Amino acid sequence: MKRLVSGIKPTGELTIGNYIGAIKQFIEYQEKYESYIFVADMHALTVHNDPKELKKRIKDIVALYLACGIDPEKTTIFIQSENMYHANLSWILECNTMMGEASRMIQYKEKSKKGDTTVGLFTYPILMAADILLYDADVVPTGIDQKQHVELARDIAERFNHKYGETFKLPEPLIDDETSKIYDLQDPTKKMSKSDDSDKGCIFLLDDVESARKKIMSAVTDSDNKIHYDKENKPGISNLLVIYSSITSLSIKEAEEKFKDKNYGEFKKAVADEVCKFLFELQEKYNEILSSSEIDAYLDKSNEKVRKIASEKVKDTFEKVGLGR
Ligand code: LTN
Repeated sequence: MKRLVSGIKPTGELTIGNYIGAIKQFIEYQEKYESYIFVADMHALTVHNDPKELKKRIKDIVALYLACGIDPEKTTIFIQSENMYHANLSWILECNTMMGEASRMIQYKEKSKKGDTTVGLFTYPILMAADILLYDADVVPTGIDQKQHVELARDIAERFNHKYGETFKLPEPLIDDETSKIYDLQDPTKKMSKSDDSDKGCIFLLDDVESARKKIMSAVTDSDNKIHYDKENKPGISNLLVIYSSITSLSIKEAEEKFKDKNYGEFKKAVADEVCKFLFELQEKYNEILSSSEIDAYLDKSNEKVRKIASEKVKDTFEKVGLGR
């Protein structure tokens, strides 16, 4: 079975957009790939985070992923900082990455424009390369914004292999399906984002059900009062159709057919009903998982498993470059 590795940065609360755009895909991938998903808590430090909030979010994410249907038997979920080999390998890779290629990273260029840049923000993609190369990942599912970073990981691996002999597998990016991207309910031309300032357009997985209902009922639409998918001209309605079809597992066509004689009010109510039902059931599972001791036992077991893989890779790498006795 091919191996999949992906990380989620614990900044901001998870939204229904994360569920539809990413988590749902992981649930499909786990049938096909030996999957490793980690909470990239070390990556979160590249921007300021309140330590207490960060710690809470880390476990929240694990509980939410499990509650969403990630199967702990098929997917190994772990916490990056609990496996120190990520940082170990990252250093070796830093010493095999050229300033020029790291400086070309678009995300760094964009983020550093705002000033106050730490060295960590600059070397972030190299830590990400370590995350991937440690596990001999075949595929790395991620948003289009991370494609360049996966390609950098590949370049670093290729250079290292050439210089020191075959050590790392070359990973392939698996780019998120754009058709399942969810947009802001108040501004449906903008991605629904977990780190946005206003949360009126954003449904969090831990939103209370009634406020989620309100957000959907006040979603921005258009005045045409016809329900069909047209992303260009009807971004608000199209977004609601994607949400509805993803949650109910109907196709867009089936959803369009179902609402062809309905008005926007009726349609929004139906979307809200489905979303609320989904959130309610999800939160029930989430609370159950968080309050049981099983989550810690599971994370301990995952940690042991990934440490074993990672320690072998780091040992091999140290050996190849000539470190130690
Ligand atoms: N940079 C990614 C998170 C991330 C990641 C990874 C994704 C960190 N390490 C390794 C895939 C593989 C992000 O910002 N979404």
